[in-house]
Amino acid sequence: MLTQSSTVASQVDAAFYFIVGVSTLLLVAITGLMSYFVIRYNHKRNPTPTDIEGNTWLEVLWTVIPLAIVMVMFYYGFLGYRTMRNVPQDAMAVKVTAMMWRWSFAYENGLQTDVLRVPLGKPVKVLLRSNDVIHSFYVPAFRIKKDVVPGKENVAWFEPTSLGEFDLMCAEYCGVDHSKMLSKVIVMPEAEFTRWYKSKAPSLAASATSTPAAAKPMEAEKADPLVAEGAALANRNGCFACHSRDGTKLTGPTFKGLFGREVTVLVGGKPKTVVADEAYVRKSIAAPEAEIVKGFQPRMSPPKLTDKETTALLAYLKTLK
Ligand code: HEC
Ligand SMILES: [Cu+2]
Repeated sequence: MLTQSSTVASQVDAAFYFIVGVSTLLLVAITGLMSYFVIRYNHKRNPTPTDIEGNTWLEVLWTVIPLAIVMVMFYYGFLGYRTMRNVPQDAMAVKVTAMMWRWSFAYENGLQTDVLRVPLGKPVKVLLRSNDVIHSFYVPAFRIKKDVVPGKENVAWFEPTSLGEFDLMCAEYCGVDHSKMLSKVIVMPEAEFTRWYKSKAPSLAASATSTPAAAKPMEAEKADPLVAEGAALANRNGCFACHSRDGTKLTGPTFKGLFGREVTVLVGGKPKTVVADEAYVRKSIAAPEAEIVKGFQPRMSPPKLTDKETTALLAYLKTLK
């Protein structure tokens, strides 16, 4: 049996095991009877077939019994469904944003992270929004799955019952890197959670343990607040979902050694070689579709950034040598 790590998990499992149990019994009984009839009434053993007319009692029975079984299935399913729909009044709200291809979590105090940290034994309500296409918020250990639909806010809730890290993933195919839309729910003891929550850890530090793409803050970020701001902006805007910092080619070119690199871009389909300087990078961010880096698809949509924010981003990108 899989570990059940939320209060609703046992209800979901009860419905599931009941259905699997009934299905298994029926499979065995029907296959058994069928085999018996094939042997018992084959042509050798039973040369003259009997003509059987209707049997009212049998027909009533095989209508009423399955109906009763299905109603019990419905009852178990409904119990779990009712629990899932009734969000407790005192649930802590976390805004969850799904985007191609990562998750972002925003707490009531303004904290923003890319792993979901929650206290043990407290109800948590997730307000699910999508920035682009349909995703699905799925935490198997909690038996929670809810579609995240653009233009609509969906709500789910859970109360974790065990400490630890649990997989959180997207369960709705949403494009090439759908399988990388992996994150974690980290269930912490309440006191520890409260300490973390109050410390208002900047999003970078909080995310350092999560996705491989989000690396630890580098020396330069500690020294220069502008660089640190740029790094946080890049993280918050999801740049690292498509751009690595270690030279790996993802959906987009790596940020490593971007400044000063010779880049071949296609302008209206014609190749042109440029050296990545401040003007080029600024333009690449503001209008990604104007010049497409050769060998890449025009997958980037321009982020909403102020001039100042772009300057901070550039300061950060310059440190990635
Ligand atoms: C959905 C994936 C995706 C996201 C998210 C994304 N980019 Fe891109 N980016 C690309 C792709 C693909 C290219 C190459 C094609 C092109 O030039 O448009 C690119 C190109 C670039 C370039 C030019 C790189 C070069 O080597 O010439 C820069 C700079 C850039 N992106 C910055 C950013 C920043 C900053 C962010 C976050 C605000 C960001 N990108 C978010 C996919 C993405
Ligand atoms: Cu998705």
